Amino acid sequence: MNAYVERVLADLIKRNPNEPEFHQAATEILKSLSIVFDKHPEYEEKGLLEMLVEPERIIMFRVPWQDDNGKIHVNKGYRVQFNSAIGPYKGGIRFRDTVNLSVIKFLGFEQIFKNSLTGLPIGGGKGGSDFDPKGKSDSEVMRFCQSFMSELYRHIGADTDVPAGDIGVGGREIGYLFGYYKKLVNEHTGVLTGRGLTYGGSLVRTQATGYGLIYLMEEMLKEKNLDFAGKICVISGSGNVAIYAHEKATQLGAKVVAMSDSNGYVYDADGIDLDVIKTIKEVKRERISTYINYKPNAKYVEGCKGIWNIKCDYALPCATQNEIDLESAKILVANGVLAVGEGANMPCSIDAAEYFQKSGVLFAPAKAANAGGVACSALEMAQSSMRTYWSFEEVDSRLKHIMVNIFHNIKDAAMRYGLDGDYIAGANIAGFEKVASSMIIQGVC
Ligand code: NDP
Ligand code: 2IT
Repeated sequence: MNAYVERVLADLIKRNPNEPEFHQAATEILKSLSIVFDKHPEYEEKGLLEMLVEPERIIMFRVPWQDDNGKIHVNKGYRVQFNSAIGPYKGGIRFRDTVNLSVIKFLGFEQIFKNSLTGLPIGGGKGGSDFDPKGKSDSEVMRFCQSFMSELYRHIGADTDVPAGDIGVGGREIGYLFGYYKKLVNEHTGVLTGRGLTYGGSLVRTQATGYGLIYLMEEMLKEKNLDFAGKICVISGSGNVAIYAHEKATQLGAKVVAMSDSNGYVYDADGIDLDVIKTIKEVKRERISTYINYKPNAKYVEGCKGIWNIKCDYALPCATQNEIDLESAKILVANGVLAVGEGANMPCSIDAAEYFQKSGVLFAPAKAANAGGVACSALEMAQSSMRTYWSFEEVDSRLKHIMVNIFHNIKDAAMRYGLDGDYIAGANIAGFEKVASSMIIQGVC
């Protein structure tokens, strides 16, 4: 590894102890940037990497709220405003019991490069709380969101920082967050994306991450004369990203035979019925285990990891970080997987991702593959600023164009450095280049 990169990475690990997810994300990115730093010794003189790995601002706050029985709970709230070199901070909010500073920093760091890859003017940020909406009533979720926003509102704004959804934050939560922001600030602006279609949201934002993943994979598959027609897919998760990845892959002729939630997975040899999944997850907010009540021929298995033992052509991890480890990667490869598309953020461990690439599996890394969500968020911001709405077809075609461009940019970046077909390196390098030149132009700040 380049000596400067190695030193900054060692320093980062020492100065940010107990942040394994942040260390993992930083290691993965910095390792592939090593080759860029070999070519650009001036970056070291400018202190570029030291600035890049330190968030511009971290906001941590108390989120007290009362449940329906009057009991008081206190959660932790976070917003990491990582890098604003190319635009206002932009990135989702995650509500999940496992959220901590390390998780938010890893997500915020990745977001910088992902947002750069979209080609749109958005910086990197991420936020969240260790609150889990699962099992809470709508009123409890509303009170929590209002308490969360009663602190966050002073740090965000349509030209400052624009949060959106992520795990545990969907249309319901964005609605409550937006309503309270508007009450506190007395402004109806594009301060959050993923808003409902009646109050400033964009068509296609709901579908964008899942559709975008399939659009990018489609372009990648062409490299090997492959497509989705007749292919067997396994998709982990059954949330926003997973559902719309299923929808688009199926439209293109694939069959999705398994999906999961954090309790277990369902296997349906006839193809997972997406209407049933939408009813369970989007309408009833129930567990995926209930799928077999609708489809008695399907099988439910407790635990998530086993989903990767199912033979498939394309594996699409769309749930959470580190859901595919080396062991699962080896099983997928032994079962003949042809391509992996990361719908979730960092769903493959570093060694799993390396193993896929070494084994000749086409690998679409998260920063590129799931950038459709935030890209569509930027399109929502554009529509808000223009006080207009675009049609579904207009937004969808812009999204597709962006995803196809991202693929060619990451492919070209890899080729420029003699790493043909290494889309992990390509995504990190292409994402980094624009941020780096913007930071240098803007000086030490
Ligand atoms: P949702 O909350 O809509 O769905 C998450 C899904 O993943 C649920 O099925 C959930 O199960 C499952 N899941 C969550 N945590 C775990 C876990 N620890 N182990 C196993 N399963 C788990 O979230 P999204 O679909 O929005 O997000 C999924 C992934 O995609 C995340 O990594 C997110 O960061 C990433 N992403 C999301 C974007 C977006 O626009 N929403 C954009 C880009 C990336 P359960 O119901 O049991 O909680
Ligand atoms: O990880 C992500 O890119 C998201 N959760 C979407 C962020 C956004 O601002 O739309």
